[in-house]
Amino acid sequence: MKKYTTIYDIDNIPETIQEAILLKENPFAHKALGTNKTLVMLFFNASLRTRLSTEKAAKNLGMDVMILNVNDAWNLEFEEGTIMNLNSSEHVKEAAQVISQYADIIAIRAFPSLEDKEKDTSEWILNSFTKHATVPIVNMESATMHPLQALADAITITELQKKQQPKVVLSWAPHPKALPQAVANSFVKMMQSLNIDFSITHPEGYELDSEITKNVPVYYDQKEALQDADFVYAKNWSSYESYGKVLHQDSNWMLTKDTLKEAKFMHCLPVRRNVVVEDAVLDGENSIVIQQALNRVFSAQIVLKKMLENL
Ligand code: SN0
Repeated sequence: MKKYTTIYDIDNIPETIQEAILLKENPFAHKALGTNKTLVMLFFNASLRTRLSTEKAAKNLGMDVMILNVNDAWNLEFEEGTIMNLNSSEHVKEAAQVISQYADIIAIRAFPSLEDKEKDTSEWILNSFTKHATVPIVNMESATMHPLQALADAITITELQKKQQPKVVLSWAPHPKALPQAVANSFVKMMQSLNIDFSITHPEGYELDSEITKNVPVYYDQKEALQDADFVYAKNWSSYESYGKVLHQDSNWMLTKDTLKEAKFMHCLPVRRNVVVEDAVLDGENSIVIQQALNRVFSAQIVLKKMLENL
């Protein structure tokens, strides 16, 4: 694998899921692969699971890990030809080439502004690093995608599914803040790549990018959508159409034991208790969010392994 910026960088998704499940049984089997290899992780935003699970994955493969919170470093410039006499001290052209000399793989987290749709959609931070770095890039959640999360989600569903074709529903849920569409986007793409019964439910105005959701049934009625679901993935996202806006926080969309019934409850975390989902669900036996978070290790590990094999 030469990069992992979108789930489509994986050649064969079902096969990769199985390989990840095998890694989970024997996580230290490939410790020699990463010896004397370094992963540099760059964070433009906060992280808990992504940071620790990706570091764990790299160490399971024998790699060294260096982490930079980019906000502690020089302010980076991304525009071409700018006269840098304001707040940016260093251009991504130098930064990416310099970091590439210290790293065998670079992983990046860079959320969207949620203000400038065109700029966010252009993935300017991720793509600038991909362009100027000389080593493979891993996306640890960019403006519009979170492919490591989607792979962990697919691993989790594969491990727990009881039917050949389980019913999986992505449900929008309320949140006080404007959040990115990235997790939802990558989850939708991943579900379309698997052989499952998939649909989305959200209030009007919360349509995701239609390029991503084409061919997926969308329901504005959450109750109807959740009927007989085997897995319900809750996630808030801000409006894509009215870009970055919180249109409403209707608490009727909060996931409850009543609305979920027997369905397994999924969420990428962090989750706002009693806003997105009620305590009774998270503390109940149908919540699989902790297993999902564990699988973040093996999602990152299979990706890093495929990259190391290709170095
Ligand atoms: C991020 C998101 O993309 O929705 C990261 C999820 C993996 N989530 C948040 O920013 C939640 C922040 C909050 O205050 O609840």
